[in-house]
Amino acid sequence: VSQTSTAPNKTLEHLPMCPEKPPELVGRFDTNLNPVMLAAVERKYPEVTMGGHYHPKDCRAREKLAIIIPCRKREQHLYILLNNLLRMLIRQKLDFSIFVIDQDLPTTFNRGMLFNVGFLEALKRDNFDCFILHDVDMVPTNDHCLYKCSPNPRHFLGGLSKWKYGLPYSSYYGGVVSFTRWQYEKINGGSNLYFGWGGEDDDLRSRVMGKGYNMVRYPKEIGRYDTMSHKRDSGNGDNPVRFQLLNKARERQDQEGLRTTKYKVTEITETQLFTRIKVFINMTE
Ligand code: BGN
Repeated sequence: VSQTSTAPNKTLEHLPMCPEKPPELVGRFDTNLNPVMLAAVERKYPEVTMGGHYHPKDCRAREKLAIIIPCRKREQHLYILLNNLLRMLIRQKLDFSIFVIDQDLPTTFNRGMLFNVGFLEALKRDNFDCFILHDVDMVPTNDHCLYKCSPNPRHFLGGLSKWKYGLPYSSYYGGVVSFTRWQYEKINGGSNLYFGWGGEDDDLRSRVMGKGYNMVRYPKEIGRYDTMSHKRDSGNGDNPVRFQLLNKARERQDQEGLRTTKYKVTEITETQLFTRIKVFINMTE
């Protein structure tokens, strides 16, 4: 495992702090959801270096950001996301690293647990301040949607293309969320118990509220996302026990979550645009 240095980069010390809203930002931009080859995306972003790291060269970024993308058999969506997302992150003058957390087949998808794994594995590699937990198929369309942390955990989506740029219900918490290291530890991360589709995002919101945070979200125009349409993945059927789990979310919060996440890393690969961590999750533990 290659370790990224946590020592401050000497050559950056004399640089001014990056602006919170760089003048280069353009607001709304067009997305390209067409299939793309990874090699083409790599060529497009030569400034991103092995393992998926980038930092601005003309200013000091305000925080060290880890973007955690759970992924299970969605390679094409991952490349489309990167093709669109990286340009925006570079424009926002962020110091970021991209981690793809890939769940070994054939176990049922566990999005909450993969977030916990991403958080723990990222911290083994660098001293990240901010974590953005990101669905593989959600593409931002407005660069004023700043990929940074704030005093409260943030839900980024104000609207999604498949819901006519609205949300399905006002407490929806899926898609893209940010946590500082401290915030994610305080809520004890996501629940590890949701295998299959549905509910884990509602549980995450319940944990956020359970620790006294406010619901913070970008406005509709800024948190405007496009999504790739797809059929429900095999191995990610509706979780039949999600209602029962969600009913007890608050009571479980301190017993189960980040601090009880058990997994086995089976493979680590570094490509230019991301570090991929493959994990085996034992469904019966
Ligand atoms: C909700 C799901 C969310 C999902 C949204 C949008 C549940 C829990 C039921 C108590 N929640 O219904 O997980 O993100 O739809 O598709 O299923």
